[in-house]
Amino acid sequence: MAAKKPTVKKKQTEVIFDPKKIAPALVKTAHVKGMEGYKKLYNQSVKNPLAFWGKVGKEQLTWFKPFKQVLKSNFAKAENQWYVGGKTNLCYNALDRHLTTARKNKAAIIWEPDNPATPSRTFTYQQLHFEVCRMANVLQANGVKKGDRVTIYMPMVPELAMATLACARIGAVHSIIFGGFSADSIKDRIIDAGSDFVITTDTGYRGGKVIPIKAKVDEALEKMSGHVRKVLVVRHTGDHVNVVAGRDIWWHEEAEKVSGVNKAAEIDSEDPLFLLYTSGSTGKPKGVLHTTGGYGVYASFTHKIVFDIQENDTYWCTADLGWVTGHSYILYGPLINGATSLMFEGIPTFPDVSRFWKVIEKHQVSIFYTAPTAIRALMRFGDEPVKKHDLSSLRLLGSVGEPINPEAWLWYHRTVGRGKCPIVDTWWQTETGGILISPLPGATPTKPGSATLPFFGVQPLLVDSDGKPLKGATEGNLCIQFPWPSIMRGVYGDKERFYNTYFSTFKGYYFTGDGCRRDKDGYYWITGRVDDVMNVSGHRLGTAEVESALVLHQDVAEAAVVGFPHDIKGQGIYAYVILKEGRIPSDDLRKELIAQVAKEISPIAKPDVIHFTPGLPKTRSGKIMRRILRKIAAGEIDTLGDTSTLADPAVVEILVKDRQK
Ligand code: 6R9
Repeated sequence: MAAKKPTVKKKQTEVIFDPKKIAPALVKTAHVKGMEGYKKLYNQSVKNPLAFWGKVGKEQLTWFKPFKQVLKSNFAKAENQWYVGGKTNLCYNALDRHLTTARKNKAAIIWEPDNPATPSRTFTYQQLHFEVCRMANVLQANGVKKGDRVTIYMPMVPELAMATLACARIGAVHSIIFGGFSADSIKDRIIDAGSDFVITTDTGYRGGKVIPIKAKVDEALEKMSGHVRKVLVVRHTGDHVNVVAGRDIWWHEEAEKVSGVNKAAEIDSEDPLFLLYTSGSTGKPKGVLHTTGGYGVYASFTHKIVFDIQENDTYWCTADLGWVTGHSYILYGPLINGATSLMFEGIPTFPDVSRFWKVIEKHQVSIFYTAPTAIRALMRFGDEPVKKHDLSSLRLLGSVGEPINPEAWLWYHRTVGRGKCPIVDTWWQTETGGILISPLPGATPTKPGSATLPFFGVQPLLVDSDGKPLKGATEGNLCIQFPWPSIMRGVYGDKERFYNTYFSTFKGYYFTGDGCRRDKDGYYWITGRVDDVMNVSGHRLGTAEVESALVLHQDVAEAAVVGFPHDIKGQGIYAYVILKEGRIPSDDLRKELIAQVAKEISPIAKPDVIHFTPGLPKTRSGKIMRRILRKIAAGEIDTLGDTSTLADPAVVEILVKDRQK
């Protein structure tokens, strides 16, 4: 299998898009107007963060009991508490408090199904409140209590949003697993979270295909007898599924037994809200823990300011609720702000490549937030599918998940945004809970490919490999030097791991794992991960995870995995595989290995290239030289650098020879 040709990084000619010129109407009504507006507030926010966040905290959330202290922190030790002593409930903030306002009958969620022939479903704030209260009652009637971890494995259906909010309502900690993950991944996450209650659906639709959902949960549970007490099943497609007596219960049956009245629990600001598993550079995915007050304030405030939410907007974020982008910017941010959030079950290319544009036209979407990989995939089909649709409702575009190349940025701006919509390229992470670096649409002049400037209260810092802070225009490791309200509070069940992973590399700072350039105007340009985390179509995967899946195969002796530049996915997966003595490389074996990874982790983790090799470049102490493997995978064989410290330099020649074939 040949590797895709690597993308050549061209030196960008810097074009600047000033919102005052391209979107004067937006600037006039924006929450933050002009660079003067941004600079003034930014300066206040870093000069006196406690006053700034205290005020925002009071404005963003309704508190049952006011907080006593804005921030209690020992940042260098990875200890952070926000809005200390405050009591609130994010489900109450997302629903109940809107019911006494004009928003009561406003659409909270518009659901657009996979198949365009199926009708959309709309839930007003009142209707969603009713369903969530029933779901909360069902959970409680089935023994779910505050602090319990509830695992949710569902496709993008409205009941997924309801289940999530119902957990928040009663103080249960939700752990959503993306519907593409395998039974083994589900099992690992249920065990790690110590979860005994699962919410799922019968099956799901994706791109016109039926995908097993409950069957995957069943398979996971079979492998871990006794952990899970109950499985609440939502009937979505109506397909037949296996029902385990005494364990499995149907949502439509349970819902009939309960009322639509449920009092939102009083939740402490620092009580856990959710766990979300994400890949790191070592070992199995870790459960990133977020708590209530700080997360709610930051997710909703960034949503309001970065997307400049106004009362009449129809806002569409195309992510899945199984990723952090879905948590913060489909669910919590928009609903806390009383916005209309569109939830999409499908994919951009079904039934054809104009699906996104059809949905925008149908619902007159005004704010559209998607990932560079989707933009690049759709850009290949030219302007025609876009131009056939009325996209005049769009006033703002967003990008997230990976660096956006200037070519894709310009196409997004000119073709999708008709040259009239500012683009917010939002940089953040599962760990940060919300956007940390991004333009503000009514203020920041943008440069294609740059996430531009820090959000209020965010203090980025670039350091060299020794941790020395770098000044001015430079390139280095991206760190953050002051806490923000939605910083993760810990790795679930492993207190040390939070500090060790994020705060021990560069003492005193939160290290993001990303490399970054800062230009003469102070703009930030994320260059990608500098650790062993890959970003494939905006999905985070650890090289170690994929390697572990490969070596489970009986024929494999050793594997080393690296990312390489890929035109559509951003990064592809390149796997070097050493077979056991006497095993013969073949295309069938390649297929088996790829299937093995899909089964162990998920189809999103399938290697693009399997490169069989007799050996790997290692230092004399036995450490794999990944730098060299990355260069070979990228086809950059002229710049392999120093190979003299290798135990066996001849290995490199063999690898290069095979790569060139
Ligand atoms: C929100 C999300 C985090 C990693 C992050 C970085 C990359 C995200 C980006 C971006 C460049 C952007 N990333 N947004 N890189 N520009 N606008 O994606 O969270 O799945 O945890 O991934 O994604 O490398 O470190 P998560």
